[in-house]
Amino acid sequence: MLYPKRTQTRDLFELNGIWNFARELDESNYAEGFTAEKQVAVPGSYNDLFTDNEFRTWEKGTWYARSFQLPRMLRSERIVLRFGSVSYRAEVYLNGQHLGGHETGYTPFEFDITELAKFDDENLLCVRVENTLSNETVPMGNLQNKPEAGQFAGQYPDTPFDFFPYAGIQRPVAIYTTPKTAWLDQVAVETTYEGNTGHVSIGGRCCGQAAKAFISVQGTEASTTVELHDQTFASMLKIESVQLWGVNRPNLYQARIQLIDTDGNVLDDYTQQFGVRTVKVDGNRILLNEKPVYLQGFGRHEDFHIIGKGLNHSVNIRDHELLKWIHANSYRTTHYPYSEELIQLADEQGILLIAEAPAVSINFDYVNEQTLKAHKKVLAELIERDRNNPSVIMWSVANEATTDRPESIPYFKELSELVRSMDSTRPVTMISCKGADDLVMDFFDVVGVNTYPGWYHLPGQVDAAKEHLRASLKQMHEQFRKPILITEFGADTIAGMHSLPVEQWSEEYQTELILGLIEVMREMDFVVGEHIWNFADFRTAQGFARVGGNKKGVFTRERQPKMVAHFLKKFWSKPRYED
Ligand code: GCB
Repeated sequence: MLYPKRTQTRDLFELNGIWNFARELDESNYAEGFTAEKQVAVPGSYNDLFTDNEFRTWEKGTWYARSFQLPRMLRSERIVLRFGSVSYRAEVYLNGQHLGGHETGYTPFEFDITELAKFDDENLLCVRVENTLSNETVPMGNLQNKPEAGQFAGQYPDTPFDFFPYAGIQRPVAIYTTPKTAWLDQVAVETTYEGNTGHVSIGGRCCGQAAKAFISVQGTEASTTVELHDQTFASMLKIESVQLWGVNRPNLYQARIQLIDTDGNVLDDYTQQFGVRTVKVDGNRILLNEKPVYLQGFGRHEDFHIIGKGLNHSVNIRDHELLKWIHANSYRTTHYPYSEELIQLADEQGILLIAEAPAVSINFDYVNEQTLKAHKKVLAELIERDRNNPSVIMWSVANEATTDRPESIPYFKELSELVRSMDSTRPVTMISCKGADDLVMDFFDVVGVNTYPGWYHLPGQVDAAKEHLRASLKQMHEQFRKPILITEFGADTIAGMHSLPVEQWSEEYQTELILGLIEVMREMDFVVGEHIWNFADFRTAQGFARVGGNKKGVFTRERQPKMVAHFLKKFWSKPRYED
């Protein structure tokens, strides 16, 4: 699915703003309109908008509605309604008619509404949104308070992960048009280079009656015209004196794709951004453009006051600003696909991303065929969505599944095969908390390790935590013989709390622990990066382990630095390997 754009042949407008909102409290036909209980903002989560706890933790059906008009000059066009994401499950109705649904939040979906859209009257758009998680959803939820990780047991709402299960129409809603005769539907760009020459493969799929595709890379000599076969095309272009995409040098190119008919008339016109770069794992190194890169950065969340997980451009800009300030070069989109707009910002700013499927805490006590089906579906949607983004250097198929269970072996084999069949240009990882007992690392290129010495065990004992980390990293490397990326470590810290001698929860303790553990990681030649948990404090479900949210942020939820941030800024200013 393409990112919606206004071009020579396409129009675009958004349906963001204030919508009507109601909880589904009875059997009435909400799809034909309903009395609003509240008004809500789109994009945004609904949970933190109101003062009433009933709304905050409501996970059953809710209804969103708004009306819109279409200008009559669009009558001749194909009209598409697109949602950036709705968590967790959406059923969409236009003028009382069911258009279809989508599950697994966090990825976009769209409907062709050409036949149903009215031009002489208001259109009524109603969306049923539901956030009830189960053992068959990805992520799981409502496991009767029996998540595997003890610290999350008994949480409210009942999730086997700590971040708050925000819900709603969390990303933009748009209407875009394409010509009816022919339109581009999918584009895949893959790049390599040899010396100064970039090799760019651009393939795609279209619908309708185009005969050929004319493809050119703006600002270069590269262009070609290719015939369509079964409505697909494949092309290979060369960019001379290519400017590679990299950290701090995020050179981007625009591929213009024009579908043409047999007489050479342009039917559809679309521009796809891409960067020329390679990424691979070689021995104990991740190579970006053939040079080793050490990942320094964070796990994160899309999370902010009031708006929850809703797209917020200002917060996104601020977060990337802070990443640059602290000299981080990367982050993992923990624990779900982030907004398309944020991934594009990373492309433009040269930030490396590990893109993660929303599969956090998959527990094999509860997995069934449906869980695997949902997991495969969302992984495929993630790859389809982000495959052209140069900032995405690795796929993460899951975070902290019970991968010490034999049932996890065929499950993760299938997932890794799926990813590799869709994309052979990026390494694949899985993030584990099972140490050397993990059974599925054979299927992955990089071992992702979440480890909390000095916090969940060995509290207050930095030296012992370092010793533990040293021993466990050596053991894991012995076992897996693959590069290890430390994907989570850290300590909850109350901003403004100080203590000498150092004590848990204080800014001194966070600083000493994080810097101490990094020292150990850097003793090991097979460690390819350090991602601290977390970039910023974030809202969680309620439970005894969280006081006002998860406080492991290096920045507060307001995006101000804790003490450790200043030390990291100094330490990270010198990259481990020369850029
Ligand atoms: C983890 C999870 C992360 C939690 C973190 C914590 O291992 O991957 O989602 O927030 O621990 O702080 O407990």
